[in-house]
Amino acid sequence: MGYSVTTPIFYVNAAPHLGHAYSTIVADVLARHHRQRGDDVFFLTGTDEHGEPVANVAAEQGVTPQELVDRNAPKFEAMGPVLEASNDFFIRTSDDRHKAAVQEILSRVKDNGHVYEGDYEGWYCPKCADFKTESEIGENNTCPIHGIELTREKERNWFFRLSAFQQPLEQLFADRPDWVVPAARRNEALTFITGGLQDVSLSRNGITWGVPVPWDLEHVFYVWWDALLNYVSALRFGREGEDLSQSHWPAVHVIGKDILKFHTIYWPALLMAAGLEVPKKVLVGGFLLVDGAKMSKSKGNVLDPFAAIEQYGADAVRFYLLREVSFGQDGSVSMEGLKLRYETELANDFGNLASRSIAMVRRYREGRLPDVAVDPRIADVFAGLGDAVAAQLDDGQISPALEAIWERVRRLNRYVEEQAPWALAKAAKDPEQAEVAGAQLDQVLRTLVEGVRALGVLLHPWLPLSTNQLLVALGAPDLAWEGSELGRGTTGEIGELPQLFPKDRTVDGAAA
Ligand code: ME8
Repeated sequence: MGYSVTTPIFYVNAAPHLGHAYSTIVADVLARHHRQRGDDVFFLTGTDEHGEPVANVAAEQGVTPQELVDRNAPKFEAMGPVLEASNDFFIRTSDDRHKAAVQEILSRVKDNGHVYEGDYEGWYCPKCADFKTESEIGENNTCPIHGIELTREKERNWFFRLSAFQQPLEQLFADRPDWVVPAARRNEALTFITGGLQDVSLSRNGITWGVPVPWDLEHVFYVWWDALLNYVSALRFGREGEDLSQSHWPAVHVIGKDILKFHTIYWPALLMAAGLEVPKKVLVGGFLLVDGAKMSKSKGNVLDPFAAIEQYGADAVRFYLLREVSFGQDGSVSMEGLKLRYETELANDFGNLASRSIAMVRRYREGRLPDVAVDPRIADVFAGLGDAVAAQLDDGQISPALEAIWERVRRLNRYVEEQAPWALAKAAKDPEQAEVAGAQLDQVLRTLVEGVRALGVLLHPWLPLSTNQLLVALGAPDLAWEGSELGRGTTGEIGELPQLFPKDRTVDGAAA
């Protein structure tokens, strides 16, 4: 089955920070999980290269917009591999193939009667590239997101008849109550719609950095339409020799809460106007905060993903962000917080459980995992977990899914303490107890190794590198989601496991 997931495409007027990385990691968890389920996944990310924000920064720096985007886009493209993001394509909206698709689709929207010429007058935030409605204007005509003064814009534009889609959008929200997640964001979008939709600019006049309007070459398309259309244009050329437009649309979009209106109102309306299906789901994340304020380039409080990963590794940063910040809410992040989760949850709870389990098989059974049944009490603890996690991820319940898995990490740690395999090993040396204690030890070891293996499968979307290492050591590298059930793994020889989350990384300044 085709499955598509996207991140926002990033403005290239700044360097990537952990706030950008967050959406990419969430989308990557979904992409990896769906590959484990056997779906034919297309995971898309990229850069939003047109529009005034980029043109303004280029002008400030004394370079052409093209020079600026060519210099900055690679920094965003490089973030993917560093995060272990498994995106299948990286789109740049300055790509001629994207521009051709934008022109074709928006011409179709015009042919379908949804476009007209008119005069725009109103307030505009150049940083959001957004024409603000009355309800979106902060005190003294400022942008509530950027805090800067809005500019008064007056121009002859081409308009998109958004108002005509008020009823169809209300219908969409009524028919599919969970198409925007979490519910608070859905309600926010719905309130905006029921408050009354006004038509919006389709083009900008007097700006040259953008996709030309084919029927009026004095204009370029308003950057948000150009940007949103990346999600469908990339399907035409993102996989060599194939057109994924049929098999991989609609997609699941992962976005931040500041771009809710564009993705849950403008975008479905435009798709309807073009005769295309609306997105499958929009998953809306909150903001990453540093000392209580939004992490952003303009505030100068950004955490650098490259530095954090160099010290702790990609798995740790992925895990930390998704565990620390409940998806859908704002959450504070810091290097101290990363260190703490690394030590407590990754090194102690998970890493230690894996290495202890394997070490005991090596110590007590010469590295051969006994071929006995797993302890039914622990099999029960894992029963149905794979399906439950899959359903949670499908519903956009990203944080509860990880918590459900982590509950089992904690349960297995308790199991080790309860069963005390070291005491069983000692008892097995006593001829009188050897048979019973030996059999019990076999079961405990097999249960632990099976549990750890199943956790490796389940945690793979969050911790791709360490789970691969673990599963290879266990001689069970298969990532298929069915493997999340206990008892699926092989027995016999198991290998050595290097420390998954070495403690020396937490020393300040230590490199990976
Ligand atoms: O908005 N915490 O691009 P962008 C969480 N080009 N998310 C954050 C964040 C933070 N501190 N800072 C930024 C754009 N983001 C458009 C998108 S899509 C067709 C066009 C998120 O580079 C932000 O919420 O300004 C947004 O979802 C994404 O980074 C890209 O922001």
